[in-house]
Amino acid sequence: MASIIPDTFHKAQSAIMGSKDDKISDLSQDTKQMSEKGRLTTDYGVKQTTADDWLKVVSEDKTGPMLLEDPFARERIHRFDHERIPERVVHARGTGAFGKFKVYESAEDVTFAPVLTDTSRETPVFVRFSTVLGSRGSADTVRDVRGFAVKFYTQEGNWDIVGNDIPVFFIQDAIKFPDVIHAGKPEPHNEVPQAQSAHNNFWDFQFNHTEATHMFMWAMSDRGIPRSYRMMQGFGVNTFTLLNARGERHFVKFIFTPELGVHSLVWDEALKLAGQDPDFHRKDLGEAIENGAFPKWKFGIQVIPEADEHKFDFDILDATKVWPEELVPTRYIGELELNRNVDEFFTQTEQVAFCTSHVVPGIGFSNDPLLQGRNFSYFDTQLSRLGTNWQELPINRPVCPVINFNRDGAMRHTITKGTVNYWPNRFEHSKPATHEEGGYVEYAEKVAGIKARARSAKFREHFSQAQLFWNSMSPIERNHITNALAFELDHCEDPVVYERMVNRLTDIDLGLAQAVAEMVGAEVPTKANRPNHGLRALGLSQTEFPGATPTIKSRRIAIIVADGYDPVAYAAAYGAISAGMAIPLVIGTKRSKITAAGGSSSVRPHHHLEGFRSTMVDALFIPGGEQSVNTLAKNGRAMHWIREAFGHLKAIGATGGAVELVRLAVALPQVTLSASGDVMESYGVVTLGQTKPESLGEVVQIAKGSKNFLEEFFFAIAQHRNWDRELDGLHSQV
Ligand code: HDE
Repeated sequence: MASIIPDTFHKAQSAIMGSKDDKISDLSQDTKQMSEKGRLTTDYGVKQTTADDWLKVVSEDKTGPMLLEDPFARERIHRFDHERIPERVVHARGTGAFGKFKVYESAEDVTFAPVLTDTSRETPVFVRFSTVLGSRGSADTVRDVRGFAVKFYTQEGNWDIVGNDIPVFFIQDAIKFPDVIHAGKPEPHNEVPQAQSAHNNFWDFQFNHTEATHMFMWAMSDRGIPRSYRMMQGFGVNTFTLLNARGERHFVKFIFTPELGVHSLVWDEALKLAGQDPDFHRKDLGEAIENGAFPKWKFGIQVIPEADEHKFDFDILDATKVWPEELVPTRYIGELELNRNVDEFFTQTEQVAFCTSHVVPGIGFSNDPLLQGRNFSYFDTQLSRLGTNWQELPINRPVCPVINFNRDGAMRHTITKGTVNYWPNRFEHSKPATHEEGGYVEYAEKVAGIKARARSAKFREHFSQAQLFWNSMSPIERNHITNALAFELDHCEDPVVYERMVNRLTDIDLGLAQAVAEMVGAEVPTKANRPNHGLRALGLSQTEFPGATPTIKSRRIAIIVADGYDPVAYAAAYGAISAGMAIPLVIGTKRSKITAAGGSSSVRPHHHLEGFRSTMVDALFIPGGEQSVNTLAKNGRAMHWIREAFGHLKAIGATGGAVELVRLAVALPQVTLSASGDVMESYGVVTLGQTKPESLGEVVQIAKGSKNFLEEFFFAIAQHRNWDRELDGLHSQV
């Protein structure tokens, strides 16, 4: 077949290509730097002598009435009064960062889009992560689906993948979106609960709307409580299409898989963090980028040739279904990296506007009924959130030229020179592009049918992949799903809701339904609504994405000290943690100076034990030092730190006298601790005891030694959590 995309297309594109950080230099035109040289002015540029006193009539020593004539004061109050814009109707809570995208293996067999074929290109991106249900000020670590929205500023225009960390959705047809969101958001009579799916209405809807079954299983899995935005996958969810130069069309799904592996919090930790550090994920992303530990994802595509559309026992346009890896393997072709924090939250993260309808030549839509509705919604919602001309906002404008006759409207700020604003015109200004010049190519799809409110028969099957998901989980993951369902249904007061939901679970797995029923006080079912087909699929369990090389990079490691701590163990650990690009956080009994044993050195801790919590770190290290250990042993909060970290399955390292401290805190005979100078690892607790009073020389081996304490400890941290503790039920005994 002859190419529909002539070579000149690519030439035309490279001619307009700029430098790789185009978006950042584009934004700099609108960026102001505050400095001590600048003087306070009004919005109209007049310098002001005070920001403190309204103009008044004052008599002697008394303060008199304020004058409405004061334009400076009025401007300040008026500007303040209008600072808020509506928050996003969903995904209101989020955070974003800049980065770059690079394709390392051309996908030219399936698309002519240079962003996916040109391996010499770096495309600037902005990514926003979010939760779905909570308001803008809600907590980061709640159980919810996470948004993963990517704006590629390509040379052919903006391309947005507005994805989630879960590959399927609750509904098949966009018309149901208001219902599923109303059911999940706070209830209408009292606006309770905030950012939670654990309530009557959410579960009432899940029961009544059976196509949600697959998705709620994902939301109840550990994917619903990620450890970090940097440790979750991103999925475009909807089925898009790719068009190649030969004019052939393929169906496609887009996937991002994190370099660091897919990892989650444990539920108790997520709950506590919601109160202890509601900005946990926001800070985590900013901190990693700040420290140069740039998060990275492999970018993959799953591709189905048009001719194979109907070869599957599910409809490939149904967003409640995954394309199992065994049938459609993911082909990883590129890399996404985030490497720059925003300069200002509102003008960048809050004002960024994503639209599924924003695609570039070579990428198109399918008849996925969810996607088609989304293509309307995103464009529309930006009007009530940002107003018309939102595309002109610095964060939203493309890096390539925008040339058209869209004009005027509130807050228009582009000034276009020229005497005509219509096409056709006598000057041929803003002439439509040919395909050779890079004009968007619409795929000539043959469509015939009757108008009807209907879906294909395969859309009516709602349980098979929910079973597939459940069957593909590891025992730990199943345990977590069971507990999550038990938690959620415990928050549903209406017996109709939890009784019926337990019944629904028998459509997935009888054992699951029985375990949940027992916990929530529902009638325990004795038979399944349908048999479990027993099939499993790859890539559903998050344990299958452990991360390429175990690493401590970007993990927060607390070093707990009191006066009299062992300075050599401390320094060795601190140095090695920093060298590994992890974050050492010194936690003291106080934040003022803490002096090491011998008095030769001291440290000012980053936080004190009351001010910070174990939930905010990935691992603990406690150096010995007799006085320090004795102080910590008498400090309930210190003991709680160790117990809680153990309960949350985190790696714990201790040397010298601190081994005894861990023994006291954990108090479980199953956990074997080192009693001598040998390094021991047991249930992710790594210890190096000592037979004789601590000698500095001996502990220096921590840094240099052969069976290296730090190596063992870091390996335990890199495993993310010690699941053996949970399998053996130890975590709940501390
Ligand atoms: Fe969205 N969604 N959505 N959604 N969505 C919005 O657009 C909508 C869906 C997703 O960081 C809104 O700009 C409909 C699936 C993300 O700014 C709104 C339907 C997926 C974000 C909207 C869906 C998503 C949004 C609200 C069903 C995963 C945050 C604010 C047909 C693939 C983007 C906004 C950001 C935001 C509508 C379903 C992901 C109202 C109608 C499926 C990540 O337009």
